[in-house]
Amino acid sequence: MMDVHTAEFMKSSAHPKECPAPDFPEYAFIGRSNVGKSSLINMLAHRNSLAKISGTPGKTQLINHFAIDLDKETCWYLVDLPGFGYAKVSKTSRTKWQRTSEQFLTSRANLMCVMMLLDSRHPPQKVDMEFMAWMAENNLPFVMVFTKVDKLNQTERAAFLPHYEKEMLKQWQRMPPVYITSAEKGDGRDELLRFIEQTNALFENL
Ligand SMILES: Nc1nc2c(ncn2[C@@H]2O[C@H](COP(=O)(O)OP(=O)(O)OP(=O)(O)O)[C@@H](O)[C@H]2O)c(=O)[nH]1
Ligand SMILES: [Mg+2]
Repeated sequence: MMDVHTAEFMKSSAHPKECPAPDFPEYAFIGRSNVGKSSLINMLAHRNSLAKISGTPGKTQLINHFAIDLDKETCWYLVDLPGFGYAKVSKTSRTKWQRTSEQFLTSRANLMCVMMLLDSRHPPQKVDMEFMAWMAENNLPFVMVFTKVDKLNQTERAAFLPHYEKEMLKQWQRMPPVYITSAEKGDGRDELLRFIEQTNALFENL
């Protein structure tokens, strides 16, 4: 199976126009502040501090590109996007972040899939449901990535997905693909890398 050989920070961009050229397949990580976007990127890349992690939500305010295996033909990008829906930043700046992310997601020809991160400890949140509906309206392919499963006990671990599915199926005909992860323990890494490997193979044909 594919693994990550090199991982490096490429660029922070305040606007989609400033982003690296769309030369390689890329995967954007989106979700509420503190859901674990930066941690998951580090976990996939097997690097401790590639993407900045903080106990303070709202840390990632720019579009951050990371290049995996830049020296190889099989190069791909991970993109860390600003988190949305964090109550302690002003409403104006919150909508500005969301607009930046939305402009980014709808303007990248090389965007293969959005990784929609959801905290496995929390019941379905309105802002997440709305964001997934927005992606569907805009024909953006996405997968659901549940985070922090190491924080669940056995009972909670068995219950969270059926519970989420029940909520989703009120609005959706079927569930998008689901990945269950722990950045702490490495759960879901192989599955996500396999998905990325398979999806990268489609890039040439875009
Ligand atoms: N136990 C556990 N903690 C996690 C996991 N993933 C992230 N965390 C913690 O959750 C907090 C937020 O993680 P980040 O990766 O910074 O979250 P983020 O989504 O990038 O946050 P913003 O950049 O503010 O949008 C940090 O304290 C992490 O250590 C996980 O899988 N397990
Ligand atoms: Mg972050």
